[in-house]
Amino acid sequence: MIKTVATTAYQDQKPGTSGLRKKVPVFAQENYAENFIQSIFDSLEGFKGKTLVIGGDGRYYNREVIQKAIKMAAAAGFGKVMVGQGGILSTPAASNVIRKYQAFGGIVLSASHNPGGPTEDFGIKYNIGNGGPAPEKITDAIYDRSKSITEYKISDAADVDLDDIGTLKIDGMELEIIDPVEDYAALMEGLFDFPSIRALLASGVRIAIDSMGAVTGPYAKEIFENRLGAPEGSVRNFVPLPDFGGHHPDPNLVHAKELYDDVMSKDGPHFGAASDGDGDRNMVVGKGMFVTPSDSLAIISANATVAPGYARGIAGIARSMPTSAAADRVAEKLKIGMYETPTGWKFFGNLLDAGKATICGEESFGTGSDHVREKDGLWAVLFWLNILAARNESVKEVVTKHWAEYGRNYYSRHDYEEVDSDAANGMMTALRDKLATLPGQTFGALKVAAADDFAYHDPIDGSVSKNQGIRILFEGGSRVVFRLSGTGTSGATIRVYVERYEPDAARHDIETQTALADLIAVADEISDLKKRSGRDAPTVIT
Ligand code: VG1
Ligand code: CO
Repeated sequence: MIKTVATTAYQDQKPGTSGLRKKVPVFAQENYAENFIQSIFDSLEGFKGKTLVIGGDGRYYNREVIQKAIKMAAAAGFGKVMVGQGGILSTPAASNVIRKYQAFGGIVLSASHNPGGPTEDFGIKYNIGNGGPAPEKITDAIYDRSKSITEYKISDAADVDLDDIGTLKIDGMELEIIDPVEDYAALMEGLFDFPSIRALLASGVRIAIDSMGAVTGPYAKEIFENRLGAPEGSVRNFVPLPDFGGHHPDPNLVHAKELYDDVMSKDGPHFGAASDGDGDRNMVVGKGMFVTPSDSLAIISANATVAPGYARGIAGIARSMPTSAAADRVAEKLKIGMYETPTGWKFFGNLLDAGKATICGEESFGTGSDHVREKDGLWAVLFWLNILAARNESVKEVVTKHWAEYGRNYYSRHDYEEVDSDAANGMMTALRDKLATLPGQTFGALKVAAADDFAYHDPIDGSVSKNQGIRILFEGGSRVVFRLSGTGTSGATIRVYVERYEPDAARHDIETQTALADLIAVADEISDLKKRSGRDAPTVIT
């Protein structure tokens, strides 16, 4: 039976860069999740009788919210819900299921790389029928609705057993519990040259894949160990845990340091990779070589045709504005389109749907393509293995040859986490006020060529997104970018992105922070970041 429940609106349900993210105790408030889910449904039209996909990264509170979402979908009039067994679907796998079964949309429960547990983070994101994150038009409508919602509808059916694959009925709606891995593994097998990768692994190239106690464990086990023949134990931390084993499931040099050290050690594996909480991010390391995500985008694009799924070539590349311009040089050489979007995967959807871009990437360890409408961690790892197998070279050889051909974009991001919000906003306002006077000014050897607050004009639907990050561009192609994170759940996180282009191959082996030292100093001088934030060093450097 369908019940209508009176509720009081919350005023803080504004989706950020990637859905609504809050601490679990916030989500556990009376009707908090229900209000947001109903606000999603109230912002959509035409879904009666259609299919909704639901899945999450297995973090704490995942199962509880999935039960609510299933019962609310039944009450809202969906014809069918597809949910991953155990409530599990990685973000790219959910995107694939939405597309493959032509669902109306999907609800992905995740706070991605943020920690999980009773006092940690949870999140809800809505994806549209193309499998990608809802565009701003929809997330704005959801937020508006959430501020005035007065009731929601829910079936009073009993909780379902999420672990039992099969089909059942809930208040007239069909519920199918599916194997979360099968469709995704089949998709990957269709895109990449599995026989060559299998031969590479059989030849003695040892890999270590770290799922960080999060959602990619079952996917990685099936793909790397079962289908590609990597020895058992190649996939680490493969059981998705509600608190990710107490780890921070963020694949970078800080949180995946153990893997990094292992690959760098003399007898360690030749190739290492890690994924984040919901499986859309990736980190790739080879012996003696950490691959920056910006370089990874460029190198995958430059070598794309080695993979059967991309053998016909790529139509274009898109990157988020703070991502380095390494991929731009590849696009130029291939004579294909290059697009610069704001941070967040939702901005790639239109370009992918229109066939303008085939491969997309963000500096934040995210790469993907038109095979789904989300970034895809394991896809990137498989792409790298496919490249290594086709070229019969190590990661280090592939990267250094790429730099020699295209030049190197030294790149680093400095994050200042949990800064006082007023201080962070004050810094951004002061920077905006300065923009007009910066061009022409010199800081040591650096002369400002241009400075602006990035605005994106979507070439497909004409929508405009303003205030997407402050860019200070120097003559010669170096730049610093400032923006505030839209995924954090306490205080503000200031991100400073620093980039320098170095065409000369004789200068390609400088330590990154050293190569960028003058720009880092100028970033602080222009923004007064240290003084305003009260911090003398970043929390995380990637
Ligand atoms: C961060 C990254 C951004 C990414 C987003 C979601 O956003 O910078 O590139 O798309 O996280 O990634 P922000 O607003 O905190 O800078 V995930 O893997 O957390 O869904
Ligand atoms: Co993620």
